[in-house]
Amino acid sequence: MKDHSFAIEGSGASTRLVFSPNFNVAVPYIDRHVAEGRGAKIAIRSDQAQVTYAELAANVNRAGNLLQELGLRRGDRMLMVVKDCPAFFYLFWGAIKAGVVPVPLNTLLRASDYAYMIEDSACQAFIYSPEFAAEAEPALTIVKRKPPEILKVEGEAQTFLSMMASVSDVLAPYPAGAEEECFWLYSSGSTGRPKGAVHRQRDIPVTAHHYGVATLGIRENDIFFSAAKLFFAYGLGNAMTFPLHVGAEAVLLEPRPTPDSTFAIIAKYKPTLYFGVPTLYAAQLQAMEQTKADLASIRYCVSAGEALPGDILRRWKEKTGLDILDGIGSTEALHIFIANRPGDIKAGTSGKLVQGYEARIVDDSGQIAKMGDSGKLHIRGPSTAAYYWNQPEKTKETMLADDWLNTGDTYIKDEQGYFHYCGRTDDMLKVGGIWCSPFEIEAKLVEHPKVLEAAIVGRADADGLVKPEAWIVLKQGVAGEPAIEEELKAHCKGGLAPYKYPRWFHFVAELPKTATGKIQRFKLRT
Ligand code: 3UK
Repeated sequence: MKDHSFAIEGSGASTRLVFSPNFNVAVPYIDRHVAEGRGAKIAIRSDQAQVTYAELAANVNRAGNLLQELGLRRGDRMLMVVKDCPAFFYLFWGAIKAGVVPVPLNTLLRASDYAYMIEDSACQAFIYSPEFAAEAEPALTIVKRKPPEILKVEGEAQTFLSMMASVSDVLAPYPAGAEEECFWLYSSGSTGRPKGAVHRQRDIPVTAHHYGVATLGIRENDIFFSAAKLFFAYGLGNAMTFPLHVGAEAVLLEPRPTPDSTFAIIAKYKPTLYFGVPTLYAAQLQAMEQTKADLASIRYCVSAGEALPGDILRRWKEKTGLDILDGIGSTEALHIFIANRPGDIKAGTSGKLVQGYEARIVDDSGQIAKMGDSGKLHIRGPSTAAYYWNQPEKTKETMLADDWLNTGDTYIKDEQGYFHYCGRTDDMLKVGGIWCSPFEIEAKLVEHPKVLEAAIVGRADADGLVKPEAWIVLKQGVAGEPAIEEELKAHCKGGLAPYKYPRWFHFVAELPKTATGKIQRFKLRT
């Protein structure tokens, strides 16, 4: 087998990918397209840029060379807080090609989150888009050990892009292997800090083939548009690894996705595949009551990140004629492992198992649950993360014996093989498809001088989408009036990622607790 290549063996549920012993995933995803004559084809398009496959390959080599010149070595981590733009591709793939481990971070986080990740990863480089300087730069003043290389992607003076211009555009791929560590993604936990999920080289082609090609039917003439950003495993697949897997075009939107900005991009660049999250589909539906949206180019819409209420799917179909394919994925699995698919949709479910993955539903005693009974969902497949960096306990709870992954979700499988989502096994919430830890919001609330205690639970809004709801015990003598709600909302927005503030407040005399003083969130969730 040729170096840096893979083959697909078997068929149906037993399909598997086989890799050459020397395998650096940057070669089939970047260099191969030039070798196969796709050099002049557009790889990335946005309002700000247009990049061909040949330009992409040259810039990936420059980025990799620059990282090496800056002193980064095999296995060193490079943290990146980078917006959706071509430089994201250069950094991510340049690092991989040079043997460096890229770690894309959620760009909506706050200085204290970045400071934690800088220290936890002991990264060698920290690179950020100037748009995120207000949170990225203070993070660097908090940390005990500053990363040796700190660079802005672009802007004034010396930046990663300006330095890249003067280095060679030729770079030999670092000899790796399919099982070798490749990149990390941080995932939030219900307790404690985020965990760095360590992904291998093979995980990228595995997800792109099993979900992208075999389930969704992606192909070379597709144009991909993901409202979910590249820093999110969902967006990383949708807008980068999937198009690069088949030599297709990725359309990027730099600013925050809104109904207006996404409709404008769709009308202008005519994507054939559109990837969103339930909250955005709901907002787009609402916007379509006033404005007309031209979605004629789209073959399929995909939803993930949190459960898609069946009603949103039906209203979307009625309004646009298009199906939304809901699927569940995770940072640890890298992409979607249970999905609705073209021609096989059951509204209100996550669909059926994606080829290449196995699933089991386990009851409280650890036995396989009876058909139709709910239980913990475990999955197994060749794209699951190897371990969590520096967190042996969390690794043991999640990465189980025989390569099973504990998803933390409760599911029922029905007789036709559709999986019905029943909630989390922990207290974690998904808001707009992004993790939200109740503990983190509670900790922020009790920092406020008027708050004695706080509990956060998820409550569904009118569209069936979960948002944080706060139950608060105020300090003695403080009255629970509407002005305090605004004060507490502003307080949360000041110190937490913007989607994490409570949408509803209840002021109560006490919170339900166990004999040992633990808040019983389930009692508030009625
Ligand atoms: C929840 C869903 C019901 C579920 C993701 C697609 O969401 C992704 O990754 P995260 O690590 O979160 C994983 C958790 O989110 N979830 C996601 N999708 C659904 N629940 N229905 C869904 N369709 O709790 C899961 O354990 O942020 C999604 C691709 C890649 C991803 N990383």
